[in-house]
Amino acid sequence: MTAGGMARISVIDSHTGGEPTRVITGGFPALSGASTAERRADLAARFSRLRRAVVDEPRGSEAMVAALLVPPDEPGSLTGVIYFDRTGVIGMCGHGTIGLVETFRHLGRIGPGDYRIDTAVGRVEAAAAPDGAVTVRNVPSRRLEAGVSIDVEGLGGVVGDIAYGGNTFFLVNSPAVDLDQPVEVLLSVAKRILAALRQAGFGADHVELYGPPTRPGAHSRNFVLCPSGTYDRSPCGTGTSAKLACLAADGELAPGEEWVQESITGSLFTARYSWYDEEREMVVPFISGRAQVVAEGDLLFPPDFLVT
Ligand code: PYC
Repeated sequence: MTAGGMARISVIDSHTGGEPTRVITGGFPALSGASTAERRADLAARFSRLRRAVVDEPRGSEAMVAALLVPPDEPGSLTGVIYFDRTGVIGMCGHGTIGLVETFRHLGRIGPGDYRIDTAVGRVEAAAAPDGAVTVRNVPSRRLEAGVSIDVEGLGGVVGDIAYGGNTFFLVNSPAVDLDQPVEVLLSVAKRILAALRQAGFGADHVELYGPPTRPGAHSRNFVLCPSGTYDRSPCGTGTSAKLACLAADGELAPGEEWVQESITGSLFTARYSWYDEEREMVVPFISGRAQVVAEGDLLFPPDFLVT
């Protein structure tokens, strides 16, 4: 508690390719459950006001993703982590895992090396390189449905693939949508696509529009609508994983071949995959990027925010 009777939650903020991550290092109420998945369910059920207050204005921003540290599921893991944004808990978060590793490095808790991290949707691994790059070995990813056609208000027929990369994405090639339009227009288009998808009974929680890159060396540029209602400033680690799964299923990218994904802001992730189960077209994605710590401090809340 502060002298003024406010409760404190300690955080370290970073950004990965422009997308913010807020690692919660202390002060958050204890969650019940014996695993990261169970604790995530408790967080989702009991703390909606506090979750939103941690990430959204006035203490954060619409793009902020929080990484709440919880005990690991397995001995030997660096930590457990639950990701959430201003609207709810999310499964895995690629940019967030890169930010988390950079935050641990900033705190002096790790050096270069390989680390296991338990997320609510499974264990991931992170390799922290001496030069500051972080490579995340994501959860097994795969295309769930190819060539899904939906009718979108103001756009007509839109065709895309549904794929899982730790979160579930509807990936649309951008000839249907010009990626050079202002982000406000892309947001409106992506939201209409998501609404049409839900209306048609499909379960994706993110929309990923992709098209030709603008940066030398990149293979593709994307615009990713997140469940928070804003867009990912980074190339989206789980979205890039979903993209790799589609490329692998279509035979357009070989295992180990490099894929450079550009975001709508111009930031880059370098990616590759190995097969997890070739017959079922499941891949293990590897996503590399860099994060920078930008702030550390305490957020202050009226004490009743911490009570459910
Ligand atoms: O990098 O996986 C990601 C991500 C998900 C939501 C925002 N970023």
